[in-house]
Amino acid sequence: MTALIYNIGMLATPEGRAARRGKEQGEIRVMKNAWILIRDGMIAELGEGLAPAGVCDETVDAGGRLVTPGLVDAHTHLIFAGWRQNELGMKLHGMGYLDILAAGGGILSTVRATRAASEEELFEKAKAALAEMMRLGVTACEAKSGYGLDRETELKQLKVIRRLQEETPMDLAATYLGAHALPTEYKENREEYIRLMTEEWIPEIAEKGLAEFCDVFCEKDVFTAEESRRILEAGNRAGLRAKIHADEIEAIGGTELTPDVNAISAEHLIKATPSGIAALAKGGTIACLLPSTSFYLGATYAPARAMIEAGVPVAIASDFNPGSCPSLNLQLAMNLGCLKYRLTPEEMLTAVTVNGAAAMGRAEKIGSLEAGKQADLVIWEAEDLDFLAYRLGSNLVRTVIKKGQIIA
Ligand code: IZC
Ligand code: ZN
Repeated sequence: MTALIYNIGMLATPEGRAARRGKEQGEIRVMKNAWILIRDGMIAELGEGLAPAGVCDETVDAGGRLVTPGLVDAHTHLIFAGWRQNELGMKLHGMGYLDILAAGGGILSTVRATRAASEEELFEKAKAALAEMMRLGVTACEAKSGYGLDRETELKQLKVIRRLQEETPMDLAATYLGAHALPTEYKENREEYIRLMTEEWIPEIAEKGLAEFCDVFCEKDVFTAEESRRILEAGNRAGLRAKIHADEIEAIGGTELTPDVNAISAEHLIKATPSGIAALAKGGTIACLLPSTSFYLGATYAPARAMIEAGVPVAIASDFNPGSCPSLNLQLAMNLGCLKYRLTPEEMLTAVTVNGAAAMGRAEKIGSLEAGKQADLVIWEAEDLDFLAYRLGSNLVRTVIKKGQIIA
């Protein structure tokens, strides 16, 4: 099976099989009047000028448009039941995210809904969300559990992720986030909840191959830095690579932990301090930034420029979840990445492609348009990369190609 995409006005892609940091984050390859030859779902060759002659099973005329790698959304809470639109009014009346959680709402209300939902319901809802993400140009995403907080429901969420991997075109990476909140039934017994996660559930999930990563919500009134360390170390022992939600609302030391637990990525980092940024640089940890959440919470924006200057690779993801970011539109996050983080369009493209792929442990296979990588790409209703960063609020996707097949 061969396919040729030709008449590409501008092909823009980062290069390489690892996260790009510092100056490299803004160094992308740009080709004019380009073509891509695909064989069996993989990029065989690409170039500028005259496309190779010969018969292909399929040809796609890009019409002089922009082509980039498929977008990679490296941070989503994809699997949940219900929504939390009732919290909007509370927020408008001045209640903070952590106040709502402390009152038994927030994450805990999604936990109640997710426990009550069947695997089938969760699957159908997430499948619809993935279809929308694909129409918006996303071809790979990470998905977290964390709305069960008990053995059965967390397994149910992780099984849904596995089924989505098997039954949809999306590439998914599964993350166990049992440490998303303390479940109500362990309110007086947090030590026992941590024991169950570290001694029983993490080993079981790893053994069953249901997750690749282990994540913790390290936050004031949620899990402390020391608890996060214990949980992520248990993940490491079981073979689950560490991720950490850190410095989202308050800086309580989670980011400083990242070199010790060999974290692949740290998420949010809105309140990251110079010592946190130095820790990320030391450990080679990817800063996975979520600007749509800053927007939605009315918070400040993570110090992305300082991170790039310190040599920390920056990824940008959606944080799609029913509370702090009910948006799965990565194009919006890309706009905010330029306008609020002051990333250049080139740095922003790297953030949502190869650096996102690296945060998912997939940079060998996806995240750039190069021979030998999977043929995941987007033809945009745009003539150049600046246009993607500049337009706001429209879906600029024309065609999405996944493993050489048109999927949207
Ligand atoms: O459901 O509120 N921040 N976890 C940490 C979230 C946001 C998701 C949620
Ligand atoms: Zn999150």
